[in-house]
Amino acid sequence: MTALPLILIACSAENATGQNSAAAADKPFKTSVIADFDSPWAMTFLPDGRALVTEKAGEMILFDPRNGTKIPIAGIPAVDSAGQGALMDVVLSPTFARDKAVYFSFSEERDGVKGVALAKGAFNQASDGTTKLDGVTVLFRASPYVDGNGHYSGRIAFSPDGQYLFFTNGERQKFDPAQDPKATLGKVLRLNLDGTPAANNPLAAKGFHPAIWSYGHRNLLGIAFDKDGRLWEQEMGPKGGDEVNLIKPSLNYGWPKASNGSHYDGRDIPDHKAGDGFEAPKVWWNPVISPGGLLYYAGDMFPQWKNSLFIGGLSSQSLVRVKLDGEKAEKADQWDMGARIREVEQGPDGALWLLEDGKEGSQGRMLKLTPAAS
Ligand SMILES: [Ca+2]
Ligand SMILES: [Ca+2]
Repeated sequence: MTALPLILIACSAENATGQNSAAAADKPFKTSVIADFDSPWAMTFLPDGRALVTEKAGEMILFDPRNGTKIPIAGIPAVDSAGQGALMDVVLSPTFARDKAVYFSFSEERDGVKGVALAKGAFNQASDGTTKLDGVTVLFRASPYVDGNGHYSGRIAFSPDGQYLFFTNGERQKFDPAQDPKATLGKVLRLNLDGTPAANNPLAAKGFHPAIWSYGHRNLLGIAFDKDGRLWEQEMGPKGGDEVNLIKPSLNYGWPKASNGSHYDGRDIPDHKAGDGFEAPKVWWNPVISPGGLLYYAGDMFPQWKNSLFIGGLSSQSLVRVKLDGEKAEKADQWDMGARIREVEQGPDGALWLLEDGKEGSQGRMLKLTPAAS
């Protein structure tokens, strides 16, 4: 693997220091523009306060919010970024302090068909600043790979005990695979950290693919554990059917047999109702928000928002807050952000960080939200 030449790109001073702030009289937060990226998709913070940022076309970037420097990270496999394809999620391993392991997901083409893959490599920065992921290995691939460029999903979350990796596989706009026990499409998967299916997954004994944890999902673009270990998921539904679900093992969440929305061509889909055998969403949206990323907030900077989910809205160009109370969830806030929001992250100090998903120079910015009054 050839190392990329080290490139340092300094952000403009006013961006790096956050003086380019949007006025937001109607919002309880101040929005600071931190940097500009090219269709960024996901981010995660390193323990030292720097961040890893993925861009749709296949670049992973080491970004330092303190001085605005960007360093491209070598070692990322070839990405098929057509349509909804991308270099997708990036999350540090629970073992990062020991082995510098970084997990990421991406879409790829193999033998004329496409799918989402999960990979891992070790973060390695040389003394001259050159940065790469060492020993990148694909740990898991969705199955089957199919044609088309949509609904890959590809979000990653680790269980609070650090033993398991949960990985979302979208239904690739093929509908029925979400109910197919043998396909991983339209599923939440539970894997070991090496990418093999976890032992004793709840449906394996019934003949399902051994990685499956829950099924009947559409395009799962967010997954997060709460403080009590509950697993929350959001998915982009059909027209009028975006959902937040509480994920429990073995349950069928209904797609494409049940949805509170309808098909884009106008055909109805039976709504969720008690006794239909499908697990209903805790919250749904009509009109839709187009959820792009999900964060469970546990920070101190916004104490009033502890135990909330934050959702980045794509077509709704919004930041959405859902308030949790045990197994209950309810809509709380929806703020207009004036740009498609792809990712929500919590910073080391409890600030909220957002990624817009546009191109560089056109709403592909990294934003930092801090309390409006201080
Ligand atoms: Ca993230
Ligand atoms: Ca319906």
